[in-house]
Amino acid sequence: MLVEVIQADITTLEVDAIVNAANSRLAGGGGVDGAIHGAAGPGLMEACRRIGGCPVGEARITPGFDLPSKFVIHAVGPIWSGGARGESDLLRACYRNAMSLASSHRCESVAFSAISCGVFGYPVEQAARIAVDEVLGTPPGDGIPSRVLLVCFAEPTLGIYRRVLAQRQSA
Ligand code: AR6
Repeated sequence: MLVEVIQADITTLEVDAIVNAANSRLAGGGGVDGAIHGAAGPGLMEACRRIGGCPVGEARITPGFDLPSKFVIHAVGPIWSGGARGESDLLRACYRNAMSLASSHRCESVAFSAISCGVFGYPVEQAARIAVDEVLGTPPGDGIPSRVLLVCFAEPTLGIYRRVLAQRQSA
C-alpha cells in the first residue's frame, strides 16, 4: 500500500472514496464537512438523512453524488477534551472503520481528511501518528486500498503530517 501526505482541497480529488470528518448527526457543518456537502450537492444531505446518524468512532458510506469521488465515507471523530476520555481509541476506530468500509466497497484509492484536527481540537501530531499507524497497520486482505492519501488543507498540519509519515517510514 502506498501512503502519501498531500496538500489539497479534498473535494477536488478523483479517488474512489474521500473520508469526511463528520458529526454524529451526519447533519453537515463547517470545515471539510461543509466543503464536501457544498461540492456534492443536495443528494448527499438526503442520503445522510436516510442513514440518520453515526456514533463517534464509527463510519458510514454514501455515494459521492456531484463529487469526482465515487463514495464519501463519513467518519465521526472524537471531540478532544484532554485525552483521558478515550479520544485516541475513538480516533483509531474511525480510521479502522473507514478502511474497512473502503475495502468492502473495493476502493483502490482513498483520501482521508485530518479527522478531528479542526474544530474538534485534536492535537495534530498525535492525530497524525494515529492516522499513519492505523492506515499502515491495515491487515492484508481482500480489497484493501492500494493507495491512501492523507490530505492536509494547510500548514502547520501539512508539515506535521509529512514529518510523522517520514519518521514512521524510516523506522
Ligand atoms: N479539504 C481538505 N481538508 C480540509 C478542507 C478541505 N476542503 N477544509 C477543511 N479541512 P474540521 P473536525 C481540514 O473542523 O475537527 C464540522 O462542522 C481542516 O483544516 O473540518 O473533525 C463537522 O460537521 C482540518 O485540518 O473537522 C463536525 O461538527 C481538518 O480538515 C466538526 O466540524 C478537519 O477539520 C468536525 O470537526
